[in-house]
Amino acid sequence: MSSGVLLICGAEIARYGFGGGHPFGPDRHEAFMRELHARGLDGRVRCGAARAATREELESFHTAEYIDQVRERSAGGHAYLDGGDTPAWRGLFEAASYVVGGTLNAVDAVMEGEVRRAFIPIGGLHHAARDQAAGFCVFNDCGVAIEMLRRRHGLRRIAYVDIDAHHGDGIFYAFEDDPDVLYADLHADGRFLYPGTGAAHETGIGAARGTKLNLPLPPDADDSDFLASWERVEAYLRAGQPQFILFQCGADSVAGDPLTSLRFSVRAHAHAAARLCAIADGLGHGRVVGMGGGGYNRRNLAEAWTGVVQAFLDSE
Ligand code: TV7
Ligand code: ZN
Repeated sequence: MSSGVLLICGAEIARYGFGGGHPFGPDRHEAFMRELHARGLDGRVRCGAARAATREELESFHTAEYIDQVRERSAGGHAYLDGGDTPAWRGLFEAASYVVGGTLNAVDAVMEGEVRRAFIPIGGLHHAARDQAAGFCVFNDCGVAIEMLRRRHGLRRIAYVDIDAHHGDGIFYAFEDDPDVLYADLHADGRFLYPGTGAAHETGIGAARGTKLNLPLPPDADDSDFLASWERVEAYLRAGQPQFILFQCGADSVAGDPLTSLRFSVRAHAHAAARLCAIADGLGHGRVVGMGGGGYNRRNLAEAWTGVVQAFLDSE
């Protein structure tokens, strides 16, 4: 079996973000890379650049009309893509396409056996719907990755695990009726935080009824709350036996984030990463791709995500 950890990084994905005091600023990539270097981990991972996702790849998840709308609004500048969270700017279409292509590069490298784990810091844009931008997310790289894992790589059962403070509504509702997309999401209770969804009773619909795991937490939940819920995620994954694990490890669930009040320590993120690797190895394939997601306190995102990369390296 292959070894090594692939890191998708570089100017192409660093550009994704919003200026003018927006929490998702374009400085987040650098904050992570500096910490990776300070810990001497940059020399231990293989680095790869992102590529722009093709129109066909974007259309595996998004509608053609929505993709056109993003292109038009980015070219025109100024307008928001949603109700005020996701401003359009010249170049946004391209930057958002690179994020998707970066996650696809990560997934492809794992599927081709070049590495068992890969991480992309600017990725995990889990709020974008098939036909709509939302909450800082233009194109849903996780959603495109799930679709391409099936169409291009022929996988059937794929797990999506999300510990960002916000509910991953863009993924949840896109695959709500699909029993082959395992979904486990720890997040702050929607009564207290955007986007307001992800109640425990939301377990899927139609053929997927009863198959999804939404685990809302009290708005000030700490590591002990995290660990109690995390046990359920592990049991869920072991029973579901996915062929691939996508991990959205948003650092906005760490104490001190300006947008949320969850109080995990960065150890939660490292623990989750280590356990997911162990589960994937136990299933015989070892396939795990981590995506940074949210995280607006730069110190926190740097520590949480380097902890995830360290856990990936330690699992080798
Ligand atoms: C994955 N919280 C994304 C998380 C998306 C959260 C929200 C902001 C925010 C937006 C700004 C801004 C902000 C300081 C914080 C109901 C509203 C309130 C727009 C101002 N500063 C992820 C989305 C969330 C935009 N949205 O999961 C421009 O905070 O609560 C809301 C919605 C309506 C729109 N207004 C905010 O972590 C990557 N937005 C500064 C400038
Ligand atoms: Zn978030």
